[in-house]
Amino acid sequence: MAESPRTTATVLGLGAMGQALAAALVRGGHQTTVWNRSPGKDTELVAAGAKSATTVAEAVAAGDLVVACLFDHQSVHDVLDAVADQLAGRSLVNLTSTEPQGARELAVWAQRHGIDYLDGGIIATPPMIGQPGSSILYSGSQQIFDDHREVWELFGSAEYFGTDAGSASVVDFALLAGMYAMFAGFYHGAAMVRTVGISAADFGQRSAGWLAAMTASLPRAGAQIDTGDYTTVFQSLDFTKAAIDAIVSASRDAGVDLDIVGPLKNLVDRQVADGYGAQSTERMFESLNPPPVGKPRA
Ligand code: FVH
Repeated sequence: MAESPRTTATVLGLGAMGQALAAALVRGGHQTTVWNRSPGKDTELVAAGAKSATTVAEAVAAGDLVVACLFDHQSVHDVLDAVADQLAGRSLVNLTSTEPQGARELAVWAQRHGIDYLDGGIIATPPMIGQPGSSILYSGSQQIFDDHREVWELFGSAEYFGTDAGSASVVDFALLAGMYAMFAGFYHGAAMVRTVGISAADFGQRSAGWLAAMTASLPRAGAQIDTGDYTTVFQSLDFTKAAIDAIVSASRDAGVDLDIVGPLKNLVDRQVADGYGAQSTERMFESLNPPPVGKPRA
């Protein structure tokens, strides 16, 4: 049986993530050229079979698929602006964490230079790349996404969110918002239990199982939010208000600042004050003044 054609790939940026992506490409049998601003980060990759380029131009010339994994939006321009003409006709996938507007700006920039552009948001840490649980969200050029599915699968599960280059980034940052808010809640709890002599490590053990069990209800909660009907009650806002008021009071007694739980109280109080206390707690979503489906609020 004939072997499927291999992509010639270039990876620009060999931080922890860029190295993991390049290593996955090499393992997958793709001819891979790497470049990094500072020297010395390519040693293991070269030993594994990658080629090292000394300039961005040399690296871009070597790959049909150019993967950028740099620090931020500005660093992508710092690296790519000088080789824009050379990138024309090539496929560029930017896996640098970039805000939605940054991704859209790069897509316009790429189009101006005749470059096909796909943006991606990585939902994984470097050691997870190529392992179960690694997920990468893509949006922008459907052509690039379809043409290189075999490459994306080397990195993790791949999902495409449409031609708006900013869409994947919106989903990426939404997932990160949930993660950071959950960790902040954990930090708050760790500060509370410290006052009764429980270490943060001990509290981490207890919280891991508890929070994992609670997250199982998220699909059900999301489905209720989508209906906009909160009359089927899983836990009433009145009940949640009593719980959060008690948490606020216990936190004050413990001498823990209210920066984390104070805003939660505001969200629930607003719904109760509007007369929705008997409805389901998922109604707190409405306190965020959510924008209409399919577009940001003007
Ligand atoms: N590491 C992670 O867990 C997260 C997971 C989710 C996605 N992020 C994003 O991935 C991008 C790269 O992350 P990283 O972990 O590789 O980051 P660093 O190890 O800090 O490497 C940064 C590379 O960027 C190069 N660089 C920075 N500024 C410039 C510039 N102006 N011109 C050229 N290159 C630049 C830097 O080069 P050097 O310092 O070694 O010379 C590194 O190669 C990132 O967007 C995460 O948010 C990772």
